[in-house]
Amino acid sequence: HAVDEEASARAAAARVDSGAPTIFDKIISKEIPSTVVYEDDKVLAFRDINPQAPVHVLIIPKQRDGLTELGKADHRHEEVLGRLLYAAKVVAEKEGISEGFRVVINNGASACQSVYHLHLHVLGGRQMKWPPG
Ligand code: D5M
Repeated sequence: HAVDEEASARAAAARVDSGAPTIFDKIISKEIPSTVVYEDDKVLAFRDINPQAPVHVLIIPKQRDGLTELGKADHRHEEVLGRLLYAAKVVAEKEGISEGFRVVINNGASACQSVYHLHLHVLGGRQMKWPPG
């Protein structure tokens, strides 16, 4: 429904980077359950609770270390940024969507970022459209 979509986009855009802990800390600590699809020493990948495609996985650094959003990245984050992107490829393979998938990072309020712990969205399993909304 177009009105609902607009309302939720506005609500998401209202959220800003306060640096406060996020729900993803509780997912990392397993305080909140999630469906993990890939994990290593640096990154965790789990299914999005509100999937926008048949496959919708989030990939996050286990240590946020100031990476509330991509725009806060520093040279010290270069290694983990590479690990996150490589994990997207591994997840796509594991999920059987290597032939076509999309990797998205929403950065900041105007991009509808709602959780301020850097995350990659890996989407696939359907024909994606361009441009994204
Ligand atoms: O994306 C944040 C994403 O986080 C959004 O697609 C929903 C997802 N989310 C929020 N809470 C959970 C839990 N508890 N499990 C799994 N997924 C979750 P953004 O790019 O910030 O808009």
